[in-house]
Amino acid sequence: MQIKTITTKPFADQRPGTSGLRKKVTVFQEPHYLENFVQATFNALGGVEGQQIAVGGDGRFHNLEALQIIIRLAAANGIKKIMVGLSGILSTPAASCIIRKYRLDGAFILSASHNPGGPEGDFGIKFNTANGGPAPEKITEKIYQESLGLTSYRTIDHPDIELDQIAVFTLGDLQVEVFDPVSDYAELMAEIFDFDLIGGLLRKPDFSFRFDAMHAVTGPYAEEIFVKRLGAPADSLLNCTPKADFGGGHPDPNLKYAAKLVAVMFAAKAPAFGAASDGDGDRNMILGDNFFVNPSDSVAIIAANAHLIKGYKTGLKGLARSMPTSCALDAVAKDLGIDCFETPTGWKFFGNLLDAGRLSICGEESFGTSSDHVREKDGLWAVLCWLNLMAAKKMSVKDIVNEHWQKFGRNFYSRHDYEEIDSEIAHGIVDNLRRRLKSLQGGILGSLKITRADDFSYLDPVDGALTQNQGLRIIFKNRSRIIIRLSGTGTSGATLRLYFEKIEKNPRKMNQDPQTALRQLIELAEILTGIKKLTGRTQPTVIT
Ligand code: G16
Repeated sequence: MQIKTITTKPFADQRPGTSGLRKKVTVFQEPHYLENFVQATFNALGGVEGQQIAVGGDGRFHNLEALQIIIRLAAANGIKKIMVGLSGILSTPAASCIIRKYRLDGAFILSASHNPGGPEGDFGIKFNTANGGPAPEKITEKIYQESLGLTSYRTIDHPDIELDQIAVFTLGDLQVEVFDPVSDYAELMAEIFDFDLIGGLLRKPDFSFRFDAMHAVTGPYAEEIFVKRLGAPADSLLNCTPKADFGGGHPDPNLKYAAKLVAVMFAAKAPAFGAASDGDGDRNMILGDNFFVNPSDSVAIIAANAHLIKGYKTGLKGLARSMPTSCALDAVAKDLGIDCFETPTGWKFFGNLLDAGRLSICGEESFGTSSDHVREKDGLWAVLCWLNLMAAKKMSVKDIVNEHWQKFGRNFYSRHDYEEIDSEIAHGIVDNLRRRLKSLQGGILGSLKITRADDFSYLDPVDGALTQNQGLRIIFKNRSRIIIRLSGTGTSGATLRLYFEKIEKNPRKMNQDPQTALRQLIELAEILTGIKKLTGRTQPTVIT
């Protein structure tokens, strides 16, 4: 096997964002673009000779081409073994499971998550390390620095490997194992959950549920777990065939993009439970009969009821949420007498706490929830948690949520996204507010007293790493919050995210519509930022 050294020029735009490198497919199709990033990763790791890694993706357009490129670079860089998901498909939580189970050195995950696919859509790549989690900032920054100085990469000449059946190939010293990741993942779920209990609920003739895989990666996993292992009727599953363009849809499980599922769940005779997952299977949306569970509430409710789930019966070590996620989880931690950590947006920030055994369950407002069973968020895990709670408590989704609010109060919560706005305008809005933070501190806005106005920074309690500029926070005396930050996952223009939270303890006011309950904060945010005026938008692109 002859190793070729290819001369290349650095690309200036390969700094990973919130979750890896995400760009338009057309950018990844540029000659040397992906090769450069993969070689920069290998270099940043100090070389990968003799290592074992996994690779797979969410099946989106360009997945297969990218996989073959990575296999060739792996061979030329001395990797000993590469495990490739069957047909190139590997969900993000399954990748994390595989790394940990087979003690691999890491994995490349090819996905742009919930972003649209197809030739005009998005593509992405991220590297997960030996703990199973996304590479921390110190590594992603090193990859970026390597990419800036890269002048060559190593590859081999070899025809494409057949990925559609389970097999083992050798390319020189490299062993390529095409494997089925579904069974490993399903076995992990069976260790955590009581499948008899959940299966009993799913097989009840008067119970019905829908899971929408949105033509993305979770289809095969859902068929194995819900239908084959738990005995649910096959028609409980929607859109379970992975497609390169996600069937023309936007694989983002929220009220806007999972519209078909939402229509079923908000119909007159709706199923008792509905859920959806995203492109790479790490996000989840939970719905009841005519009821939406806010992701911030979802993680709090799972944590509060975790003693009812087999894998967490012995108790929780700690909880964590990203800063913009509502403080509903903090109230649960207080009740349980355990820590609740507040981290920047990005699952990578939970990694150290999980590895140090200080954290059992964590979640984000961006439809991500998981636990220490892997080092990624895990959509199907969250769905199984909810089914487990429904079966154990013999209650509907709505009643479980209401019970929680009655005990802890309701954290009214909403996120307003302004997508694809002019980058200069977006940065201008954030910079302008950042400059005024000091003068806002201690002042009055509308009728509310501001107790804190700052730019969130995080000191990792495990390794002491400091991460700054993670979002502007306006916190009021009544603990309401307005948060504004720029997304780190978009691929065109800039996306501004506004987050609103208000705590309501009066049981009679808990069933308001969140947009009504939060109206004052929404109006104050416009006064503070002038987003509508400056962007010409009359309303957010997405409200969740
Ligand atoms: C990624 C990260 C999440 C983050 C989300 C949104 O999720 O893993 O931690 O909350 O992006 O980030 P942003 O607000 O910067 O766009 P995913 O599902 O896209 O990989």
